Amino acid sequence: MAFQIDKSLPYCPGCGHHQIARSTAEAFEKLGWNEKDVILVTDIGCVGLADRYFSCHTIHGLHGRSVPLAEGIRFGSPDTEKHIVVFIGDGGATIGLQHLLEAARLNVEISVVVFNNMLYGMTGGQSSGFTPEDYKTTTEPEGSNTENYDLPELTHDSGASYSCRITTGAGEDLTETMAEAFSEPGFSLIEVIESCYSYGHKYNPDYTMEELLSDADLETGTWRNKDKEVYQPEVKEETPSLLKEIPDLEPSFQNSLNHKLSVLIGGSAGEGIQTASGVLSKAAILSDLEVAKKGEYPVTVGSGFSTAKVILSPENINFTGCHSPDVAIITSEEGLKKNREMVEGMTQGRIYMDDSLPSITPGSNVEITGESYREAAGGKGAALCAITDWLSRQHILPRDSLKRAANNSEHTKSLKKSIQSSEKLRSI
Ligand SMILES: Cc1ncc(C[n+]2csc(CCOP(=O)(O)OP(=O)(O)O)c2C)c(N)n1
Ligand code: SF4
Ligand SMILES: [Mg+2]
Repeated sequence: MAFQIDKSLPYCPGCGHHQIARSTAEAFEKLGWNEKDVILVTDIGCVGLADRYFSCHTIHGLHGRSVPLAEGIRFGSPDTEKHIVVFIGDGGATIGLQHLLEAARLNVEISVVVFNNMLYGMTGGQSSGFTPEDYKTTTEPEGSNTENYDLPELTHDSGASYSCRITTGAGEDLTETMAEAFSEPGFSLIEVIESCYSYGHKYNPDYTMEELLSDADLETGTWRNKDKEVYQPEVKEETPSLLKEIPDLEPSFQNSLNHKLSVLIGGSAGEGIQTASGVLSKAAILSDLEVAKKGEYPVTVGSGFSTAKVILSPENINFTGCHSPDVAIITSEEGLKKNREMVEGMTQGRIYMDDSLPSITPGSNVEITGESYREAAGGKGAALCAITDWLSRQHILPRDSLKRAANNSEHTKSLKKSIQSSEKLRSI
């Protein structure tokens, strides 16, 4: 199974990140892992640019916080068939050091690969807690005058099953070491000493890997805490799952969709955009389709824009991203302002927008329908009215599936009114 989709990683020529990312992919392949069973959690920095090049599940965390993110994923999926691997830089490891030590102390079943180029690469080569004494950086051009952390020593002392240090130097088998570390039960740390070509090499051109290790007082090797128990989070059996409160949706309608379709719904916060896209999603499930839904709105939930992206498909949806929608529904100026670039970038498909909005210029193959959605259903009902209008014109789902989807909601009455209001459109 090829884990790296694209061989051309985005790093500067000569950057050590190339070799570490490639070796990780090779180690996954060597272990015979399935890409659907691997979750790669990346931290901020040049290191974090790797995730879009991997074909497994990937998630990008905040700087220094990728380890607790990975732990959360592990606690949510105690199934050890799922392999959780973190990519973090030395900068992220400095910022999130306590997170690393806690995961090591508990011995949580995750693997952490530290790309240690001894400086903050992405922001221009500043010193991190891993910069060795005398190593020159942007912020310490005459050489660092403080000692560096020894991370494998710290994680080993904290209780990790497995901690190792390796370099990208000649003669090291990164793939083999990673495969060994990844298959170790419990917490495994792989610190890879490497060089940032653009800053580390620039300021320290004559430094060899051997000199570096000696100046930093670091040894390569593997340190194990044998027989250390793997952390098992306590699950309170008597607490019922919140998912149980949600009634199952049994498909009882038919659909006419034979391909994946992505729908963008853009409007104003507080005008029922998320509710309307939820009704659409439920109606699609009731009509035997697979659905993915994502919402985006500001923290001030009552002002600004609100956008939802819904994917409908007769097949499994493995990729939930949407770069350009097939259908865009825009019901307010805030929704248009937020999504204008994406909507005007459409080269095909359909746009349904309120006829009070300023005109837009998408590709010439895009069909634009302007209707009085706000006048027919009011601001709060406009999105669901427009969704109903689109579905009725395209005959993708029956209107009754929308009505059924609106049941069991505290807003059932107004939702059904909005669905009904689409009938008024042609007479306005
Ligand atoms: C909490 C926080 N502080 C600072 C930044 C700015 N920042 C972005 S990338 C980066 C450097 C990353 O260095 P490192 O983690 O070593 O990764 P590298 O770029 O070397 O691969 C910094 C400081 C940030 N994103 N978040
Ligand atoms: S700036 Fe440094 S760490 Fe970032 S890609 Fe370039 S060489 Fe690699
Ligand atoms: Mg770094």
